[in-house]
Amino acid sequence: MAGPKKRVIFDHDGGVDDLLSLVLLLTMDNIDVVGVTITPADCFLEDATETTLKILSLFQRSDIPVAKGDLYGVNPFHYDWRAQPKMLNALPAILATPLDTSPLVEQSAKEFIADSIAASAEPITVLMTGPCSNLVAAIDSNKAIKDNIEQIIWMGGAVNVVGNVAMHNHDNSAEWNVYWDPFAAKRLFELELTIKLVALDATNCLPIDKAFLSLIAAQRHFPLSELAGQFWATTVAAIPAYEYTYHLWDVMATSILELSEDAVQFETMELAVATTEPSQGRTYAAPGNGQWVDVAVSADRDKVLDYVLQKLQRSFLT
Ligand code: AGV
Ligand code: CA
Repeated sequence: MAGPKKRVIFDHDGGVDDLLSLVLLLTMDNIDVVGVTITPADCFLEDATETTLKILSLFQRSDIPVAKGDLYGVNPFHYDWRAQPKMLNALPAILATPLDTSPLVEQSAKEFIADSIAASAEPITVLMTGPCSNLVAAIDSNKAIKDNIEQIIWMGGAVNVVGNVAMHNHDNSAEWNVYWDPFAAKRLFELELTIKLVALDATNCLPIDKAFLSLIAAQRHFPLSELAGQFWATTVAAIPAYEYTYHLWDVMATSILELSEDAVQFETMELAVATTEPSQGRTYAAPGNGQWVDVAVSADRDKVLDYVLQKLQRSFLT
């Protein structure tokens, strides 16, 4: 028998797979999406807001509140990555969907998160697929909400693998979501919450390559597969180096809400976050001197792939 629905706040940062994570989240029958908040990190805020609102419209879920973030990290994303959602908004399925701004709330993302967690009768799960600045600011504004957070699922970090930040002042040891605001990440780990960190260690096994896209294309008669195939196709023109190759990052993190326990392997580790050059944003093992975090260290590629393909065998409305 189905239990009560899990209440989830989804904070994303407008990348291609953040928006596909929203699509995936809206297919989950056992999840109650309390609200969607946007971090202006791997996107421009207005573009990502538009895509978010239109995806909610396509699912006829404009009852879900949307709050825009107003915090900016110290290490901005490349502008050509931030512009990617412009392409999503130009795709026929999105372009032809009328913009319904009724979900937008007055509060900023951090205020919305703080108020919603404080007001919830049930503990809330926070899913984050961008930097963690909004959540950390929300908790810092009202410490009491900590007790009403069931768990945090965060796509972020690179623990025993190289990172994906390639910058002049960096040694390639960090993952971008942590690097954007390493101070918030350090703070998040110090709050002693239950954190599932979906790190590059696990997501590296699923690059968004031709083979992956072909599997989606083969089932394109399902509207969600058609949309996902087109969204991911916008990511392949990047320079073919590791740190430019898209992977199943945010979508894997979102899947954790539904996937069977044997699909992604977690290990409890004591971690710390570096905040100084050249390793800003590095998440490293710090035995005896860190915070306990559940890190996704590996994934069963076929199980995750089967799950994603099966979830995309759907139309927007069932
Ligand atoms: O580091 C992965 C995170 C995920 O949340 N993001 C993209 C995903 O939404 C940053 C990122 C790393 N490499 C990228 C990224 C790339 N080549 N293009 C765009 N974003
Ligand atoms: Ca993201």
